[in-house]
Amino acid sequence: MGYRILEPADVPAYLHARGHWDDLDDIRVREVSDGNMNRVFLASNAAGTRGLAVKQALPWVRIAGPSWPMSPERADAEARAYEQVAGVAPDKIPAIHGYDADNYALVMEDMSDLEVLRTVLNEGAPYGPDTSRRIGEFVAQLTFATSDFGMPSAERKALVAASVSPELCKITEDVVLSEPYIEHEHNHWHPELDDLAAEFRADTRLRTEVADLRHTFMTSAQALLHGDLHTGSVMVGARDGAPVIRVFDPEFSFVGPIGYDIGLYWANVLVATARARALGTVTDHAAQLRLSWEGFESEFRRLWPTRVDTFFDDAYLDRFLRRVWTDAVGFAGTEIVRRIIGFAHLTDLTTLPDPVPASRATLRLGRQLILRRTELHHPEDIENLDAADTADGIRASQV
Ligand code: SR1
Ligand code: MG
Repeated sequence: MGYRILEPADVPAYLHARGHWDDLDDIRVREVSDGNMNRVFLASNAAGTRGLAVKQALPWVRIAGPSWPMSPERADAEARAYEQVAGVAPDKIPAIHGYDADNYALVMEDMSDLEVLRTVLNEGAPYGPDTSRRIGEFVAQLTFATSDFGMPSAERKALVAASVSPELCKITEDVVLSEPYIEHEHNHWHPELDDLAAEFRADTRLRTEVADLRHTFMTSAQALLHGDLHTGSVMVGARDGAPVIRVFDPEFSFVGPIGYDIGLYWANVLVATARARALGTVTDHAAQLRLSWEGFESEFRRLWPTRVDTFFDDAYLDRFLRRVWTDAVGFAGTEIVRRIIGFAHLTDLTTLPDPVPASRATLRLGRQLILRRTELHHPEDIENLDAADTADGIRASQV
């Protein structure tokens, strides 16, 4: 069977034919596509007691349309990543009911009772006590298991080969790790950021540090990553009175530097903090970077005694984790910068009544994270930098 792009009206018969839904008369479908890349449909019965999600990769970038072609094979990477996570952190991803490789479609858990973390934060609600720690744990569980610590060497080589994802990696290498620092048609920004955008393009020291991070992204095959771990890739909520978290959308998954996943999350935390400051709705924002790192580090250290290769000793673990930390700080900086003067901006900032002061302060912070990543050793160091950049930003906007 060939690849067929599904429309909402096709979904009932599709689910029925693939054995996911018996009663064709009791199925309604709505499209809830929200991300940049794919289409998502939600199917439910009339009583609202049953639901399934269908996610299909299009042969282009959804928000750009056919003018930006993109192989739908990215859905294979997503299905592979879910398979890996299901083995180590099944409670932190949606249940996958089936993958249809012919149509690049995943049938998965209906998460419409949960909310996207970015939406929760944009509405002024707190993260809650567990969210960031569990995201850190998620990264540790996935990356330990798929690193040379968690997997025998030959099996790892096979995973590295199977997870090569040139097109999606190229998107990141371009939109995150180079375009914002050169002239590029994808870049755009608020006119009151013209001076900073020009400064960033002219800053040769910044460019060299971004080149270093870009090369790390291209060559450091430490573990299987989620690959796009922003706050729009996390659903949160409660079921039966217990907190629930689901990390989803791992289509950018590949074997890369662990700090990329952590850094992406941190960037989004820092941008959410900037929004909350601008609106006077700061709640538990300041703790999140530390909580996610603690969740990651403590889980990675907990798993360490189970490593398959004990030539890697405890002193090496300390060194390895320091490297992950430093990479994470730098990648956080690059994600901040691209979300403000590159491609695919964040609603955290774009929906502010005046996005300029928060954007300026956050851009400056992003630059510092890139340039000074080897001097920043603890979450407090980043908090202090953030506070200093915010104060500078406020002073500058008052001049
Ligand atoms: C062309 S895609 C732009 C962005 O959307 C995805 O969510 C990734 O973050 C990518 O960089
Ligand atoms: Mg996504």
